[in-house]
Amino acid sequence: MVILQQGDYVWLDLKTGREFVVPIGAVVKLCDSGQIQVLDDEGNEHWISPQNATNIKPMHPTSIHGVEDMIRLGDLNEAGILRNLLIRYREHLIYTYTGSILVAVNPYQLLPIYTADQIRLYTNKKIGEMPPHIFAIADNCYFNMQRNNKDQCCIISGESGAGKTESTKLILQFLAAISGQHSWIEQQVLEANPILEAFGNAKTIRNDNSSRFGKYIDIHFNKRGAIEGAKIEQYLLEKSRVCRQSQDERNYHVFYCMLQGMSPDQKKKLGLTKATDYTYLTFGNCTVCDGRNDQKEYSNIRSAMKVLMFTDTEFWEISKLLGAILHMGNFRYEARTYDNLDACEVVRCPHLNTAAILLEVDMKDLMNCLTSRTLITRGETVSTPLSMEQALDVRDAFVKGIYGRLFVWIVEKINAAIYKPASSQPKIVRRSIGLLDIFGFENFTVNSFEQLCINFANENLQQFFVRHVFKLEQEEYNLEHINWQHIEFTDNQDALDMIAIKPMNIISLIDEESKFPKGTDATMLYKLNFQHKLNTNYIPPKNTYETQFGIQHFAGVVFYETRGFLEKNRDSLHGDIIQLVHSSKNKFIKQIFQADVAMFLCGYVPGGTMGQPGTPPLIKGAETRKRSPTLSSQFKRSLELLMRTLSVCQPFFVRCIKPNEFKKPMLFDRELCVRQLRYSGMMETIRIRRAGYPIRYTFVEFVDRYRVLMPGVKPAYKQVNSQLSIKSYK
Ligand code: AOV
Ligand code: MG
Repeated sequence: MVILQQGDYVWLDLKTGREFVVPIGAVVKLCDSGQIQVLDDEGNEHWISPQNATNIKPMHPTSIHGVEDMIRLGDLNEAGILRNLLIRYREHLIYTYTGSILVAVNPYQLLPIYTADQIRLYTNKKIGEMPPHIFAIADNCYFNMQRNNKDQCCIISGESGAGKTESTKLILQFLAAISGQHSWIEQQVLEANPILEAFGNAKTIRNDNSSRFGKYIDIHFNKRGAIEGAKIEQYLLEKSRVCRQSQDERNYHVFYCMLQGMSPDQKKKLGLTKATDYTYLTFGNCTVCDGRNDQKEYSNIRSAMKVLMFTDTEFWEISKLLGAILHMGNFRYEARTYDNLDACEVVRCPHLNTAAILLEVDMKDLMNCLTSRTLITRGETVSTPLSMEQALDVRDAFVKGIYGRLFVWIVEKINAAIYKPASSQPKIVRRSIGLLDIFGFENFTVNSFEQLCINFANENLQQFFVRHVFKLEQEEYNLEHINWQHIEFTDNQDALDMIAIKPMNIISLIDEESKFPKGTDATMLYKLNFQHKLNTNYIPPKNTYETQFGIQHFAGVVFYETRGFLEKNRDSLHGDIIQLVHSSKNKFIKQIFQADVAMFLCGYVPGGTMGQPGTPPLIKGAETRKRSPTLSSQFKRSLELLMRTLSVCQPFFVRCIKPNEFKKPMLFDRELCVRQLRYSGMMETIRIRRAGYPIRYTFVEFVDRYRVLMPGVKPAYKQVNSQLSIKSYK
């Protein structure tokens, strides 16, 4: 056994047997007659008797005070990584490298490390020249783009609340600062964020400013390296939030901001009062969010919209729709029986009136299309009443339809201001840096279709990381016959195959069932079980009464409640609603529904459905008509495109870690962190980055770059008769 002395650092293995508990660092306080007293990193004292001496091991010197780059850690194990992050975190050093990968631990407090001075300090530096920082990643991205004349991307991952969106904003801020013109376009690119967050972020139990959509911002630079535009791609906004929120969660920020920030006069015009008066804003019993000032945010949103060229009229039109949504949420229904059929009526009240005025539709038409449905059978048009439950679903679907299309319109409007298509300036070389900030991995008590999509996106990103960091790298070493000891890693490809790649995958089964007239959530679950029950990544329901299935994701098991899956995936609006919009005098709502109206008039079945399960087809011969794509198929396609875009860029990775579940500063939950480090593959990443070769040149590039060091060596293009173009270096 090693002889220990007072003041020595050791690893103490408490042998709890718990999954995410690893040895903790400790310092020896006393060595007394064979017994040793140690004080661990969390301030707890332990006496270690000689029989338990194997529980302690000496600590490598690099672990005592920590290292900036984890590939230098002597204790290459989870305990070593964890302690390194912990002791740095306590000193407000939230950033740590693993080679060129940045690990960022959310500080949950404003640190004075993002000033203009800091930006200057990090400009034009190599990674490692300065302490680890998100700015260093941004600077490298920029430098690489210019030197290698290659598009770059930053992939920011981590679970909900880990700090992805904040990191994205910091990178953007840095790029705007160093590209250096303080131009109008730069300001526009920066101001897109407050608008997107107002309409697409909300308070959840995991994060007070949780992104409920994914985004990829591609920032375009001209030849001199100045920002000349950007393009924002958005992914799958969580629409269900507009109508329902879980306990302690809120609807989208913009609603609360509007009610706090609008002038009394404007509110009166929209017939609006205060947040607590609206059903759609109060499902979570939470209308305020600590640390957010909705009133101030409102004026920020307004000014950002001005910068992005939203006219006052457009702004007002948006407000009208938001107002209409809130009024619709307050509709009351009364049940009726009609020819022995369950039916209902919307109770006449000021909300109904105002909603009709704001939507500029006839109030009776509005009432009718929310309580009945037109069916065409054998050439005859029949109006069938909806039950109360169906009517509420139709109303909610309409509201979600409005909000979802509004969001898409807003992103398009922003792009219209900031995006200058490259083709308009064919001769001008342009390079770009893409920043990917999606919704983080989620696992709530109850998870639904939205969580499946969110976690599916995260599986994709993880696979991108795995491919890039482990697979491609090792393949390349093998190809080049480099003496290389294979490094094992956890590959999530199997899970991804089961979710979306292999035949009969989960997404395709859900999709198929969504298009099947008689498909229900139960028949869908049955098919999923039938197909996947033997897959190790699938967890079937325990009995036939259970309505949930589980998936073993890279970041843990998540159970999905299947009730409502098909409806969410179909994302359908029935024809009467589209017709109502078509009849509206409100040009704006017609505009955002333009594509739907056009498709409807051409005979598409909206949302890929043919009515409620068990009901006859909506329109005669509907089976033969084309359907608009389902949500999951659209999402899958846009993810595929995204992955293709990323694969042609040089990627940088930022791994955000959430230190505690309480959104609190200076609180480091070791188990929570180990879990994140483990599933993100940090351990293996350190191993491969330590053993690997970070710098790669082709022979031509190498000669070009270093021939000046050896007088007499000719430029590569003269030696190698190749068509390789010689790149210009900064
Ligand atoms: P996320 O984007 O990863 O979650 P955010 O970037 O919204 O997480 O971060 C959550 C909160 O953590 C922020 O609102 C800040 O209060 C705090 N925070 C994060 N990074 C920093 C930082 N560098 N400095 C100070 N505070 C920070 V989600 O969108 O929910 O997946 O879906
Ligand atoms: Mg976010």
